[in-house]
Amino acid sequence: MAKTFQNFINGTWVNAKSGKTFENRNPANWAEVLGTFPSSSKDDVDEAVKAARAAFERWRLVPAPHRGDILRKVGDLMTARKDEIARRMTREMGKVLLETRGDVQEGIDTAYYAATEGRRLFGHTVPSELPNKFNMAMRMPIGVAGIITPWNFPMAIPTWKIFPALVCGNTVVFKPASDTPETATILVEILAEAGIPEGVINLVHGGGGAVGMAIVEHPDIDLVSFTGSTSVGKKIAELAGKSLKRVSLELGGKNAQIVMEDANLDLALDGVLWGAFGTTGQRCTATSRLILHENIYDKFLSMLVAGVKKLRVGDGLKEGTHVGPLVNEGQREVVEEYVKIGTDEGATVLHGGKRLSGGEHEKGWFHEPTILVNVTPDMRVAREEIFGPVLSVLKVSSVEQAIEVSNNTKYGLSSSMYTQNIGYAYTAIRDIKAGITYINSPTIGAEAHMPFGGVKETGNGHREGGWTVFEFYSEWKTVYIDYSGKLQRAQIDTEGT
Ligand code: UN1
Repeated sequence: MAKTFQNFINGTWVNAKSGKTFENRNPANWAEVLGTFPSSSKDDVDEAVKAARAAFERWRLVPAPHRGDILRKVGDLMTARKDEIARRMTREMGKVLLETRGDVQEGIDTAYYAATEGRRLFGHTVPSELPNKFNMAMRMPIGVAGIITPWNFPMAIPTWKIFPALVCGNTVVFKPASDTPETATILVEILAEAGIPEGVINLVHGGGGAVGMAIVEHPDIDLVSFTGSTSVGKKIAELAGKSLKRVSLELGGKNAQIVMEDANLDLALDGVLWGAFGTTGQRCTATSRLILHENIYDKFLSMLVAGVKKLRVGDGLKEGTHVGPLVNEGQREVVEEYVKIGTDEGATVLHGGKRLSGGEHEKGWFHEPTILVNVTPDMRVAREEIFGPVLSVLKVSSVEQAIEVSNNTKYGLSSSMYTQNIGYAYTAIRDIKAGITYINSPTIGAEAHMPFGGVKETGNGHREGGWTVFEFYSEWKTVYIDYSGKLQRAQIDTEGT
């Protein structure tokens, strides 16, 4: 019997009001049902928002260092359960254990960072233009945060959003992706165990249309943070714009690794294999394009094919697997569709290109790691996000052309250049239009204490991670304290005595 999971509203585990449920299956073996989860609707969101709103009036008054102390405990509990959480995450979304452990670690890092931020949340004190007057600006909590997260980093991404929201004094309504509801449930269990008061964190399972949109449109939700596709992000921004909700969007990517003629090719090879095929290519930061200088093009391609041949595709729980399945059937179909779009446009499959079936692959959403060559910058496979193990290779003859090709997409999340030439490196840092640029490392590998986000259609100008995310989850209050005992008029009483 598959285990039954519930929503978490106002400190209590409950079913969806409708009683409806959905199944969570293992992408490496779709016959295995891991659990049933509530298929919630607007009614459940309403309950969760009501609880979060009431809890906000208490939580905002808890001293921030104490809010942070609870998150330190959360980090400790996650550390103690790291391997168990990683195994359960691999079972529900497919990526290999090495990577799910990393995903949990990113959550732990975020917890400890947020815990210490509870003792900072710095404001400013600023001299007044008038005598005997004191000016300061301080951070205030905002209210109820609606948090909508994807399945590719089922622990890390929710923690990027929930922990800073809580430290800043907001309460949360959390809707995780319906492909990874179990990891989200573990996170909420841990928050409750660490002592988060009732109503401060609320979990509502279900689909984007029913639950996600009810969150975005809810009049009592003050801010929304979403990671997912650009098309859904645009819809969220439009809906939220009607009530002027604050919205943070982390959307698609079409990240390129550039390899210049002077690069350390062995290093660049390790980078592209990890960047393109780690997480089965299902990262917004995944290396989806490889831009090669013509002088090393043939040599690097043969190294690449030899490297890809060594990648073992299989169940992520099995020792020795490098590449797990796609998360679901739909995602595998998208990958197959893009291989066809590429070849129809004139690209050639140099390696892979097909789904894997038979034997250990029979009951999972497996696809071969795939390399497309003869790709030109105008092709869809050179510009559109695929979110799977497909690498499009392009050839260039200069650093300027490499950067121009790298920029030739509507996205701007991550980017990378392999070179020993300091001039090339600094030109890339200056001219690549992306939120993140790596030199001599792959497009993946963001660290929890650094700003994370992108330009162009990758986002709407906010950053997660590091110190920057606290800007999103707090509001500035400007305070003037006049102890002169008389009316002092700014801009008018200019003498200053
Ligand atoms: C994502 O793909 O949405 O840098 C997040 C990385 C990870 C985070 C990825 N630390 O690839």
